[in-house]
Amino acid sequence: MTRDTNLTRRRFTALTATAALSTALAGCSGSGGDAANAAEADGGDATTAESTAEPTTESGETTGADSGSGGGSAPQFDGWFDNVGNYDGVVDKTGNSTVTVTVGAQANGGAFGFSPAAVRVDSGTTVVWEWNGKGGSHNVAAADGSFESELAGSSGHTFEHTFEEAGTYRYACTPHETLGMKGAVVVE
Ligand SMILES: [Cu+2]
Repeated sequence: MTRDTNLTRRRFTALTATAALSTALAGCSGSGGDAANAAEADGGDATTAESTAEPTTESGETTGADSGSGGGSAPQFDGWFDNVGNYDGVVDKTGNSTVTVTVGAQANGGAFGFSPAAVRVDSGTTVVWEWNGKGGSHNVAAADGSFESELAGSSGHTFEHTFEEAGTYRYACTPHETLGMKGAVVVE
């Protein structure tokens, strides 16, 4: 009885691990046959295979999302936009001293978006966030704490920040961050 139970558990665990691994690899690329075979053929390397498979899957998603902008200079958002429904690459707004981003754009299951979600600007550019009055109260809060607006809900409300230093600045609306209300400013 005990032996049977243990055996069943072991087989179940093994099957689950194999299934999970296969799923991860399948989602990674269409030509992952070699990697899958290698991992399954040698059970002793299962741990190694998993630890390499997971990062590969994540970086694959990031690369796919950013591949539209091309080249090696695409900014790394480290998954920041993974759950942002209206992220559509980095919109080039260089050459403008002032750039406007709408707060409360239709996205992420309601009026929970910044639009454009990601913009590229020159250093010294002032970004003006303009509320459209939809989706309740929003704010603009930098992930690194370098800027943060008040919570506001009325149409026409604005908040601005001037970006003096090159870098990638991620921000979110605190109440709706988990819904995907996030953005970024890439400063050149
Ligand atoms: Cu919000």
